[in-house]
Amino acid sequence: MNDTLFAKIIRREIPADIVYEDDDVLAFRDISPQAPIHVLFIPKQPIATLNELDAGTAPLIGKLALAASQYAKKEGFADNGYRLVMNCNQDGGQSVYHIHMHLLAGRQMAWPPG
Ligand code: DGP
Repeated sequence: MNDTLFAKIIRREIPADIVYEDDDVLAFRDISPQAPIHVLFIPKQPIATLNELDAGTAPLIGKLALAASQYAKKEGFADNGYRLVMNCNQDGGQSVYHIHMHLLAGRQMAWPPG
């Protein structure tokens, strides 16, 4: 069973600062923000890594991106810009094995990333 911290947040078993929810997506502030705005967009369906994505679940990634871009517009920083990041496995820097999209904003992002 892929029971992670994020599954517990979805079930409201541990607290989180939730900023958006719909039938498929939950978004909440990252506990360790790397930018003035740092929100995690996760599918409610538990998928451990991007490597487990298939044709049936791939549309969830679009839903995460859509929810993130709509949040950016609603909060007024879409025109200034933001970064969406998904980390996969050890070399990608993934630490929670329930896929998630980081929305980072509120400062100039560096490229290439560290
Ligand atoms: P990643 O390294 O890509 O797997 O990102 C996982 C993120 O999850 C990391 O930036 C910190 C965040 N995080 C870990 N545990 C919790 C938690 O219990 N609550 C919240 N809000 N964020 C968490």
